[in-house]
Amino acid sequence: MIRYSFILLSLILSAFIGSTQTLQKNLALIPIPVECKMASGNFTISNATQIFISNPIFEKEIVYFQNYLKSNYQISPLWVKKAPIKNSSYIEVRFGVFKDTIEGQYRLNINSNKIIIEASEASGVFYALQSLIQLLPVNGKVSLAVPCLAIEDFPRYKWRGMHLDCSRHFFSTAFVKKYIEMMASYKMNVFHWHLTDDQGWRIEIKHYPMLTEVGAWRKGSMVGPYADQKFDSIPYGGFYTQEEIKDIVEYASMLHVTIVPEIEMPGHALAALAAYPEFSCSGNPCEVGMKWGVETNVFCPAEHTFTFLDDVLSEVASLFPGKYIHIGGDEVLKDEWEKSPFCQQIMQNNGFKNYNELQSFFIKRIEYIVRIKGKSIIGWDEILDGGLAPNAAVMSWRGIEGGIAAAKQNHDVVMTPGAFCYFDHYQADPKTEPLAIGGFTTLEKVYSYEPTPDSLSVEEAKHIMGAQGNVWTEYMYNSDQVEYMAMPRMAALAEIVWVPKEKKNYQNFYQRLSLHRKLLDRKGIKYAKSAFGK
Ligand code: TNX
Repeated sequence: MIRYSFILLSLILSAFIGSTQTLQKNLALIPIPVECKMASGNFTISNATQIFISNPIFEKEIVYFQNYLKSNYQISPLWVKKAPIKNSSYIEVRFGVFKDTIEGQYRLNINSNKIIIEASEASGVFYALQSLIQLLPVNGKVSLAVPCLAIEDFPRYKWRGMHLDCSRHFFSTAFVKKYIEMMASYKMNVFHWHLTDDQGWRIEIKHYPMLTEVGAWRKGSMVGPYADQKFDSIPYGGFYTQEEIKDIVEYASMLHVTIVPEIEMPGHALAALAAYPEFSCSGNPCEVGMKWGVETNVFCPAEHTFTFLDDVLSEVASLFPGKYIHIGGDEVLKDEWEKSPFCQQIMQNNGFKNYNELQSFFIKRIEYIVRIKGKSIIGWDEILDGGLAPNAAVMSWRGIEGGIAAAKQNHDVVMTPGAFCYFDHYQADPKTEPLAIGGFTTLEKVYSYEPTPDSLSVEEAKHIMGAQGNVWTEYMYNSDQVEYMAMPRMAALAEIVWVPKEKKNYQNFYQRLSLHRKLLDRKGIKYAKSAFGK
């Protein structure tokens, strides 16, 4: 008898555990929440659902959610300003109290008759709503059932970034917004906007109209693999007006995404120098780049160049409300500086022993210019060479060593090492993939990335602000291809920068992603099917 009851109990228990696991497996939540407890039953969202917020600071988030439901499902829950009407189902957003709140933290409780969202900041409400959105049935209409559960959630890192190169290829404002929306749906919060490079200057600067009149246009582009050295002669270009930029900044802020604009210097500056050759050391006329790669023509570290860059950065600083301006700093060839008597004079006056010190001199001047404007610089890890400027944050891309060195010097760091975070690399067998720059970074490889290096002490590790995926677009000719290269790798990185290290599990992620795919299909996102083995 006892034995029988034991077997029965085990059967009931395993059925129960089994069903809990199935439910958990079946949730297409990315990133996976820190804690998620399933319960039985559903809540149904319909036109009869009421939304009630007890704090006006969360209104924008509710407007966003309402718009989402309306445009995707033609459902419009009623927003009630006082208390919800008795006996009807409702979604309530409350001001929540947490121990040691982390920016973005939230609690989401779904019961059969009410959904309660708690957060102490608007970003937390936004993320709770993103989780709720991911729980909605992909093809629902009229009424949307979401499973009952209790989520406690907060991010691991504060910099959950994606980059997009709009210089090598130019993308419409509509696409830039779509990209930001895609990021935000995975709770990513920094958009690194690469706006200038050798092949095109893409931001209107009122003081220097030639930057876009001349610098935004090239006579042709490279065609096919770099090794072929073939070019077309189709004029190519475009730029964002300041009005368009303001609109994008506002849009991003609604989605709790901060934009970090990048203005490249002293290298990767050919487009600017095509417009204003007087800011190079030779002063020789040049053309906007047609070829990918690295150019010898760079900004000269002269007073009039710093005045020019100061003016440019003033306009940039007033357009972008975030703390950081990215000033590039990567891949600076020193050929022109070495030839320049002016540069040799500066070297001599300052007792510099090598040209890295001259590069550091350049970045330090810019750091000061930017600091005076109330902002901070961030730069690629070459800014460590020759001595790091005070207050500069470092983006570690040539591996993780730059990030480690910067953190050890008490500087903040964003990790974006090529081997894991470069989404311009191939993601599957190059034989079956569209032409890419090279490399091989599969979805699983991205997922395996651990942003905090083991070699840092607990104190040093606090400087690791997070990680970022980079999308360089030399070989991405249109926005469909950007989506293909960015997705689903962006989703993998989003999980890495959100969930606690011990919660990472690729198999589990892959299962969720396989379900989540239906939502990508519905949204018409051109993700790489090869990531799913087909
Ligand atoms: C290196 S990453 C660059 C870019 C290229 C990229 C291609 C970095 C700071 N500089 O200019 O587009 O490689 O992968």
